[in-house]
Amino acid sequence: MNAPNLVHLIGAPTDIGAGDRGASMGPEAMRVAGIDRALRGQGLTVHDTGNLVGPHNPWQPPVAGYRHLPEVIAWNTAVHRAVSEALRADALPLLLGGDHCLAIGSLSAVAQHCRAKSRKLRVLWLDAHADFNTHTVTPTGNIHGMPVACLYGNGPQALTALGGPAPQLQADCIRQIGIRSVDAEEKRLVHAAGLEVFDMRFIDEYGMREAMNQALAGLDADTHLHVSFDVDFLDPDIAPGVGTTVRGGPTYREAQLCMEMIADTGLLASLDVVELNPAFDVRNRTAEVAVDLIESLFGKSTLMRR
Ligand code: HAR
Ligand code: MN
Ligand code: MN
Ligand code: MN
Repeated sequence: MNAPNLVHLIGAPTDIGAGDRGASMGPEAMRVAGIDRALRGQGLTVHDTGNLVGPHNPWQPPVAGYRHLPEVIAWNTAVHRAVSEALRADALPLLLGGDHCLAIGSLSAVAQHCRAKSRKLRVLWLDAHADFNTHTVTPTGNIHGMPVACLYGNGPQALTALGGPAPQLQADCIRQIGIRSVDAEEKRLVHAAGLEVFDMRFIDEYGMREAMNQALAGLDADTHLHVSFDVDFLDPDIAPGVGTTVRGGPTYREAQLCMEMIADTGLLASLDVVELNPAFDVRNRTAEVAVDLIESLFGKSTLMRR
């Protein structure tokens, strides 16, 4: 099964799950940085479906461990629907977030699609954070710190069952890459669930090449490859435009290699680009870096020898 040639851009302009305002401006910043032109340059047909609509951010404190749960449910329901529609149209859904809570909607749609088509699913979670908090252990109540837990069935039913009965993901389908900020209780949960994590220590010791070789091991022609790209994965030196910078992330070259090795599989079938926050950016530089990396993710290569 080849990767689709048609891309649906799906804007989700919200910061409903984040601890800072501003990720709601992410979709437009990606458009201004030329995401459409970059994808066309890689031979893809691009359909910009525009922006989804959802509730505004009421900026409230947590209630029973969750901030803005009703609004998060509304946004994820809209994302779930749009991503499902793209997959039904044999397009590759490219979710332009928005904060990372939206991965609950996109990945629940992807997982549902894979179950229906009996396809294997591999998820690459590129992030500084594990996003595996629950309402009992979260230090903030921000749901962008919880999407992986929700997809594994640990969260409010309205979110865990978005794509059918929970869990949406099987424990062995995710690979987390670039992780360097995990809360103490969250770390215990990650270990207990047995998530496969290639943290920055691993990348320091073995290199991005080995991390990606291992993260991509075991794929076959029938695997649906989903990339959830939290822009805070990148080192803040190259990507200041996120709400939660964590120093010591992948360099530009390491990130390029990561993207290029994913492209080489030819299996990329859905993508989230989340947490881009233009309010923290400098002259849209982070959006431009993200577009540059996405070009590589879709096959642009600077290799002289092929
Ligand atoms: N772990 C922290 C929390 O739960 C910070 C989570 C930040 N998450 C993102 N997405 N920015 O990865 O609040
Ligand atoms: Mn994240
Ligand atoms: Mn993050
Ligand atoms: Mn490139």
